Formats: sequence, C-alpha cells, structure tokens
Amino acid sequence: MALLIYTPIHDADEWAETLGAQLPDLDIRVYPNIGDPADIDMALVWKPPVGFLAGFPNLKFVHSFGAGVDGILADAKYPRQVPLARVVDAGLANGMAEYVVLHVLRFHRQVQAMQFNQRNKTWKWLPPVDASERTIGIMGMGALGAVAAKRLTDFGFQVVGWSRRLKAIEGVASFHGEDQLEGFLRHCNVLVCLLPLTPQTTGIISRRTMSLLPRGAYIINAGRGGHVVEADLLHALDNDYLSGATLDVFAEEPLPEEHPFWTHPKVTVTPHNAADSIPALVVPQIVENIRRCREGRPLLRVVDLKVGY
Ligand code: NDP
Ligand code: OXD
Repeated sequence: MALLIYTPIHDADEWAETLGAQLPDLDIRVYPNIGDPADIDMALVWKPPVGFLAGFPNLKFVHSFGAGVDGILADAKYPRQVPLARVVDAGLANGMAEYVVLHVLRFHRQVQAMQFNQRNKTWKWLPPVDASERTIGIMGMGALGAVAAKRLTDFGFQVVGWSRRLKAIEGVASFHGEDQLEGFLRHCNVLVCLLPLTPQTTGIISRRTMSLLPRGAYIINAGRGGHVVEADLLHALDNDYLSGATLDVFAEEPLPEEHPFWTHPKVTVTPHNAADSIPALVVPQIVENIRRCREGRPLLRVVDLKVGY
C-alpha cells in the first residue's frame, strides 16, 4: 500500500523526503507518478482536482497539507466515507498570531497614514491612542484564533471573539452563533477573520456586516478569500467607511494582475502566507496518523464533514 502526495503549491519532494526519513518503509508516490491507483491507501493533498480522490478505490484516509480543508471539500465527488484529517500545529498558530499582531499594530500605530505622509514629505504628529481604547474582534476562535486573541491581550487591547460555540478564554469576551454576530461586530475597531470557509461562512464579510462595524474600522482577512465580498469591501474602503484592510487570501489566487487590491492605497496584500505548514514541524503529526491508520486506530484531528471544518 502507498501514500500519494498531490499539491500544486508545496515542494512535494521535500515533504516526501521528510516523511520518508521518519517512515523508511513507506511507499510514497508523488503525483503524477502514481502507479496503480489501487495501491494508494493514504493521501496527503492540497486543492486536488475535482473527482481526483474518488479515483482511488482503496483510500483509507486523506490528510490536508494545512489547517484548511475547503480546497479538498470543494470537490463534490470527495469520497465521504474516507476520513479527512488536518494540521493543528503550534508553529502554524504562532505564525498566524505573529501575522495578526503585526497588522493590528500597524493599524493601531497608524503606519498607513505615516507612510502616506512620508511619501509627501509631511512631518505630521498624530495623536496617540491607548491600546485599551481599541477593540480587536476575531471571527473564528479555534486553534489559530484563540492563540492570536491571547497574544493581543498582552498588548492591552480589548479582545472579543466570535465562534459557533461559547468559549471561555481569559481576558477575551466570547460571542457565539448567528444571533450574537451583530453585537460582536459593533465592538470591532479591527475585525480579524480566521474562520474556515464553509457554506455558513461564505461571504460573511459583506456590505451588511461591514456596516455594523464602527466607522473607521480595519479588516484583516487571513481566513479565506471566499469570506469577503470583494466588491463590497472596495465600496466600503472607497467611501471611507473602513480605514483599510490587510488581505492574505483572495477569491482567486494568485491575485490576478489587474485586480484593484494590488494598487489600492488602503489595502495591504500578502500572498497567502500568513502562516505556513513547515515540513519539519508538521510531518510528525502526519506520521502519527499514518501509524494509526496502519494499526486500525482512530485518527487524530479529523474534520467533521457535516460542518465542513
Ligand atoms: P478551527 O477549526 O480550529 O477553528 C475554526 C473556528 O471557526 C472555530 O472557533 C469555530 O467555532 C469557528 N466557526 C466555524 N464555523 C463557524 C460559524 N458558522 N459561525 C461562527 N464560528 C464558526 O480552525 P483553525 O483555527 O485551525 O483555522 C481556521 C482557518 O484559518 C482555516 O480553515 C483556514 O481557512 C485559515 N488558515 C489560513 C492560513 C493562511 O496562511 N492564511 C493558514 C492556516 C489556516 P467553534 O470553535 O465553536 O467550532
Ligand atoms: C491554510 C494553511 O489552511 O496554510 O491556508 O494551513
């Protein structure tokens, strides 16, 4: 039996080498060198083509390269009886917390305005705002959101979180469910999206929800591009309702050359690298699941296919 690796973005050979070093007896097939599809019983994938995984009749489990699984479940032909595991890793959570803190601090310390002033050679003092006067709201208080929230409290920000179920995180006010979304949004001077992309969260940052934010709010989206209605965001930025946005993920990636986000004065674009799976850190948890699969034991970090994350 063999493990298949398919990814359009990672260095598949590096991952195969790191896995092989820990499991020397593992037969690893890197796409397109699959051999007989019947040999494949495990797959490590990122954004596989529609119908691809359904072509392996003996598949016992699928592992995502990352935390998100939307690029796998977007395939309506995904074999639903096959468990899907994802990455939950302290390194990934650290990376994401750094990204969130970095861009919250850029907003808080008015870096965008100072860069604009510098371009115009304008020496202008900007009145300071104490961190305790800013509320940072995190949508998605899971493995990534909870760590970022905690780090932000260390800077003295007010931090609020929104999730499907109630959370108890020290220093972070918890809002949950559809009914509490409006109350949550009304607090957020910065709205950070760290949600998974599911049918319930698609388009959640829209004209309606942005209108519930305080005027001058800032958006950081490191969840998925599909969370944001891009035309609505541009409208809110151009009408000075929002002060700016940092965007790491987009409806279409790579972001097309002609997209207005590239040159928008209030938008910071990063290339979907807020947090990345580092092979040396993440491979041990994939190895653990491979061992469990071989021994018929329950897998870890399995996605609930009914809710899609
Ligand atoms: P988790 O599954 O651990 O957390 C997801 C959070 O979202 C949970 O708090 C969950 O609520 C909440 N949630 C899900 N659906 C809803 C809903 N309908 N309403 C309210 N809250 C909801 O995921 P991770 O934290 O590990 O990752 C989150 C996402 O971050 C990934 O799916 C991926 O899209 C993105 N990501 C982006 C990266 C980047 O580089 N840009 C890197 C890694 C991940 P509850 O806790 O109640 O279940
Ligand atoms: C992601 C990841 O889900 O890189 O974007 O883990």
